[in-house]
Amino acid sequence: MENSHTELKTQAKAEVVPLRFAGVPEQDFERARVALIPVPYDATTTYKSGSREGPMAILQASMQLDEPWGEEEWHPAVAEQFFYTFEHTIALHGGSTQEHLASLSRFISEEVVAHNKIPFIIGGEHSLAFASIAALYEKHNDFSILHLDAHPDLRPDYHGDRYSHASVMRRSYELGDRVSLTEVGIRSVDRDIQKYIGDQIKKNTAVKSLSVFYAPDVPMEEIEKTLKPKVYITVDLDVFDHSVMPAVGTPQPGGLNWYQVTGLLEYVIVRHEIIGMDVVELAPIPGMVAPDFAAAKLVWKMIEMVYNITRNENINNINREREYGL
Ligand SMILES: [Mn+2]
Repeated sequence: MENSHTELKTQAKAEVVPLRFAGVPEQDFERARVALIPVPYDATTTYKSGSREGPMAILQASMQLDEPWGEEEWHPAVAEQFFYTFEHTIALHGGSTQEHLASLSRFISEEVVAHNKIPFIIGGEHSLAFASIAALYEKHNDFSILHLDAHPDLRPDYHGDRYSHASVMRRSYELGDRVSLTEVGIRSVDRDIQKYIGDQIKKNTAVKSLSVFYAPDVPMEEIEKTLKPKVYITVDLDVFDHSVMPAVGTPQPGGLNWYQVTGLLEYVIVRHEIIGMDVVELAPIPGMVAPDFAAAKLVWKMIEMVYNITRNENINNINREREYGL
C-alpha cells in the first residue's frame, strides 16, 4: 500500500492540453495556411440529430492518427505548422439559421479569409458550409464548388427555412453568376429537384454550370473537367456508403467507398487552387469509434493533399528562381 502511494506521488503532473487537430504541440496562426474551424451546430437537422457532437469526436479521434507523427520526425505539415485549429468552441449568434450562419460567415471573413488562410469547417451540419462559401465569395467571385453528398441539397427551402442543410447548395449556387456547382455521389433525389437539376443543366454555360454525378460512378476526368481553376470542396460524410460511415444524420445505402472519395479529392486537389474546405455531418454513435476515426483521417488527408501541392509549388518556385536567376 505504502509503495503504490509513493509511486503515484512521483508520477508527472497531469496537464490541461488544448484540443487541436492531431494534438499538435504547437501552432502558429501566422505560419498556418489552413485554419480548422470546429463548429458544433445542428439546429436544422431533420432526421437523426447529433452532428453538434461531430467536431469534438473528430478532434479526439485525430489524436490517434499515426500519419502526422514519427519516432524522430514529425510530418512536415506538422513541423511547419501548416494548419491551425481554433481551440475554443465557436458560438454562433442570433435566433434563426440565417442569423447563425451570418455570424459564422462574418467570423470566417474577418478571422480567416482576411488573413489569407484556407477555411476548413469541421461540422456540425451541412448548412454551415454556406457561411464559409459566402465569406469566400466576397474575395473570389468566380469558382466551383465540388460537393460530395448522397443528397443534392438543392431545395429552395425546407419547411420554410431557406438556410436549412437541405438547401445549402441551392443558396451557394445562387450566390453569383460565376459560381458553378459539381455534385458527386448523389443517390437520393425527389422529383421536384430532379426537374430543377434538368432545367438548370440546360442553362449551363462556361461561366456557370451545374453538374451532377450519381453514385456509384466517380468518373474523375469528367468530374474534373467541370471545375474552374478555383475550387471549394464540401464533403457531407453521407457521400460514403454507410458501411464506411454509418454515423450521419441521413444515411443512404449505395454510397462511395473510401478510395473513391480520397482518390477523387487527390485528383482534384493537385489540379486546382483550393480556396476552402469542409467535412460535415458526423453524428457520432456512442461506443462506435470507427466513423469518428474515418472522419478524422479524411480531414488529415485533405490537409496533407493541400500541403503536398503547396510544397511542390514552393519547390517549383525555388527551381524557377534558380533557373532564371530571379
Ligand atoms: Mn448534405
